[in-house]
Amino acid sequence: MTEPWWKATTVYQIYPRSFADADGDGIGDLAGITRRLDHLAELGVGVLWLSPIYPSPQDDAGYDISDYRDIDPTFGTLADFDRLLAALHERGIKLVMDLVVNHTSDEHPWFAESRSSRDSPKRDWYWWRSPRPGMEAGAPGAEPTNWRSAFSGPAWELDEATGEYYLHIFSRKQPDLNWENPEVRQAVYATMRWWLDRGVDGFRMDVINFISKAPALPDGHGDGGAFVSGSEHYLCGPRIHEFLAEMRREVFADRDELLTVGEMPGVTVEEARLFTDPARAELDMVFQFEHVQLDQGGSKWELRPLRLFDLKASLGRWQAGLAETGWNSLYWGNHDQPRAVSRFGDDREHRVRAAKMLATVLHMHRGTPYVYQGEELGMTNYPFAGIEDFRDIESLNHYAEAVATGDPPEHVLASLRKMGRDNARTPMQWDGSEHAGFTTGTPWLAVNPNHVEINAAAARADPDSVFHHYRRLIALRRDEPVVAHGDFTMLLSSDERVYAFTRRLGDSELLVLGNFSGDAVAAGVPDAERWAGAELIVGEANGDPLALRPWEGRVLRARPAPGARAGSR
Ligand code: TEU
Repeated sequence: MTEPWWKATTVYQIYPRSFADADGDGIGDLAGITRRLDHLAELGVGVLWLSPIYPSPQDDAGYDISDYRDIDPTFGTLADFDRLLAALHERGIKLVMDLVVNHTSDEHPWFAESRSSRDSPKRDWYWWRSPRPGMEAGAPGAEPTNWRSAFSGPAWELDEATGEYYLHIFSRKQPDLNWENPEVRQAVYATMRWWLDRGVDGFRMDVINFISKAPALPDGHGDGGAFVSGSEHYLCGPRIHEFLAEMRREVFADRDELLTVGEMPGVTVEEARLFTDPARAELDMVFQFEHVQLDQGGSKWELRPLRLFDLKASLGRWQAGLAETGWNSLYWGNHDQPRAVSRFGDDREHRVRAAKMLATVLHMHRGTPYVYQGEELGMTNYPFAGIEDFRDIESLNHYAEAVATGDPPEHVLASLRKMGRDNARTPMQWDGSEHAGFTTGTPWLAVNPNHVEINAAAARADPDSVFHHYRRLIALRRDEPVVAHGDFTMLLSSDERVYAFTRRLGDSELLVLGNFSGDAVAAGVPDAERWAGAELIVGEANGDPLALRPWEGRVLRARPAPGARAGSR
């Protein structure tokens, strides 16, 4: 059986607003990306995932789409898109589009038609409901359910003209599509085929495990009166597997070499196994969220320290759970998460070593790694001063709501600085010049002042940089079957500082070590004598291969046991 191509490849994510600006308006664009493709080619990635570039009022930075078959003028035109796609394919890089179909923009013609009257033929394309029985539309608490929006406040907005509410799990400008309606599903599938016919190579599917809702839309469980998540009624809902299998048949049948990855907040490993079981033909892989919630309490704004023990337990469980059936995607960050080195490593004294160690540990897991733009430079969180430095709707809404209910502004700001999505969205740092070579205009979001030191030009010139380390890891996955296909065994699960595991395929065995602390430590792995004589294939030589400097990572290859010969078993 031949293995799918995406097991040996690495994906690079571009957030187009913040990658490269060709026309000087301060916002990144497609022409800017096309000019910078050598950066991706040099890294050796096989796939580019582009965050949304479609026409959008940009209420949620493009995740609110008003036309699925065009390009937002800020980013360029369909001709620019075709040029980018051709330039990628020339370099052997595939293109995966962001598919955002749990919701549209409220400015999408489908929604305009749906809201126009209760009798509109498209009324049922969205979730419209009357006020709570016995209550008047618009009265406090009259919302049809007690669900909360992911961006603060209720998940319902009243349409004054027709007297009904529509559901929006995200912003009020992102009404949820009603996937129960077969016309909606067919419209989405037709759009997907349209992009595949144009030459794209797959989709990253935004919150795709939210599309099937319990049709009765019951109240969410939780404290009486208050708004609660309600997600138990729409997260991996009753028809989710049916919808994804249908999509596979209607869109992907008879097309090869594609990649589908579903973004799935709250998905369990058991559900993920079903979604990614090749025999079920739903998705190739999913993004799970467990490991990016270990440093949070009840909400993402309640910070708590990450314990290495929890991180190993979680990622180890996902490795084991998808070992026989299914496939993992691997990531430390994306456009919604803080910068990896600031969150999981050390972004000060040991920044370079920590960024490399995190990359080593992640890329040596079994699964397909995703690199978020700037991660390969070890880019860090931004030093936000006050609320005026933030642009993201999630942060602005949370700040307004929390401060209005009495939270001290400094306390709210402290969690925004750590968790806010704008950390990931500051412009890509290309060089040490003004605005980091991102734009000749005024950037839409400030460039991190540390670009004078942390930038792509400097990284490319330095053979020991984080960038060249990523290049080696990506090549290793492509060239070493044990990295792409080997099995995974977690070691030292209760060690508070060392992340350690082995990968094995036939006679080939690797030991991966990562020091998640600022102390020098000796990795107390079983079989220490054997590994003491191993070959170092990633990392710096430093005498004892099991002695790690602060935040150091390393990969060792076992030498064949004395007397063992290929084919002797
Ligand atoms: O994100 C889904 C999601 O649930 C979270 O990651 C979300 O961004 C938020 O941080 C929860 O606290 C996807 C997109 O990646 C995100 O950019 C969009 O805002 C969201 O869906 C809506 O389309």
